[in-house]
Amino acid sequence: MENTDINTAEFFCKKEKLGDIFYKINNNEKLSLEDGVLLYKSDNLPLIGMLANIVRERLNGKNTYYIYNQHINYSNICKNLCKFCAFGKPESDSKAYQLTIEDVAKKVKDRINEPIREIHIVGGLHPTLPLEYYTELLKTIKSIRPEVKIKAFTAVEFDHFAKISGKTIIEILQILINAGLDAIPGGGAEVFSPRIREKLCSEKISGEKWLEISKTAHKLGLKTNATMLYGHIETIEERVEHLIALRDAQQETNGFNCFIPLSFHPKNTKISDIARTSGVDDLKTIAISRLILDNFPHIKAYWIMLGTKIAQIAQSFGADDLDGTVMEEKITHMAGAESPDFLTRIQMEKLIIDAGRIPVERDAFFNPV
Ligand code: V47
Repeated sequence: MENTDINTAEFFCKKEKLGDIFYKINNNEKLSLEDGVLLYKSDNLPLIGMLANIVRERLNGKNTYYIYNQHINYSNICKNLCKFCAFGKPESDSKAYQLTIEDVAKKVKDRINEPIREIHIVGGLHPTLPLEYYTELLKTIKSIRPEVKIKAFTAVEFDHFAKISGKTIIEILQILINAGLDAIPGGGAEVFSPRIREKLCSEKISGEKWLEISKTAHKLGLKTNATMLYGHIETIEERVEHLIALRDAQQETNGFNCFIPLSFHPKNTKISDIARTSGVDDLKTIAISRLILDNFPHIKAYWIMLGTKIAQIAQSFGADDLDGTVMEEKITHMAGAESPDFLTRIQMEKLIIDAGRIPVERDAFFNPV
């Protein structure tokens, strides 16, 4: 970032009574809960973006990362049925499905000629599938595509696997690593606030448990991601508390790779009367995430949820990753997302170049390829 940009940010921060926040950002100091709330309450969106861009360029320069990936949702049958989720279904529902290992193998073989580097796998909490299903799933994919990295299951699923098998979380993680697990996506975090979890997902593991499982995975050498589902009934304070809890966890283990703010999509959920998030809220949330999570290497603008246009602007508001080409996404599309199912590499690179950034195709661990 140019010195003149930093001077401009300093000038306007002082004018807007955000001078202390500018000082902390410029001196690599951590922002407080009050700072996060103050930023959310500010109407000066370009200034917040400018501040986030200072941190973004300090950590990642002008690079924007993306990956050639494949999503597989093995089943939508779920015993939790969170109020914000349109994907999970009870076993009796006409839209409930569960892929066999052969179905998953076919999905992988169908795209064998594409240069896929990561397969992202998540599903509902299936009441009857045994642990062996999940180990077979990983082993089968690895036998077909040994070079592909598997980013699979969330802390919520690991807790479920431990309960159904009578094993500890460490045992579950070790068994799955031996079967082919390479990394863990960031889902299931929602908002850590017990008030929100009680209201929206009372069956789900607590925020504390989610953090504990992520830290256990880090100690076993796995890199994981983290998310925050925003834009439903949470307060600004609850969002910032969530971010600070993640920053504290990262301070302990340094195992988080990427943070992904997930904008709530209401359609077909039990809280469908809530409006979609605004572009301003999406950009502010990306930017404030970048500013609070100064110890997270990457912030992802997930174009599937944000739409390609906001994802493009987000690259100037703190985001340095756009996820991937995707192809088949169910969780957001069942909740009304209007984004396409996939982007080609050329489309992805155009989104990045047109935003004045440098496209860097990456592997699952953010190494350029
Ligand atoms: O865990 C559920 C959320 C998550 C809705 O780690 C919803 O790279 C919006 O975690 N509206 C799954 N969000 C997606 C996810 C993810 C996506 C992309 C990349 C990565 C990564 C992780 O989606 C769920 C839940 O928190 N979710 N329902 C909804 N109606």
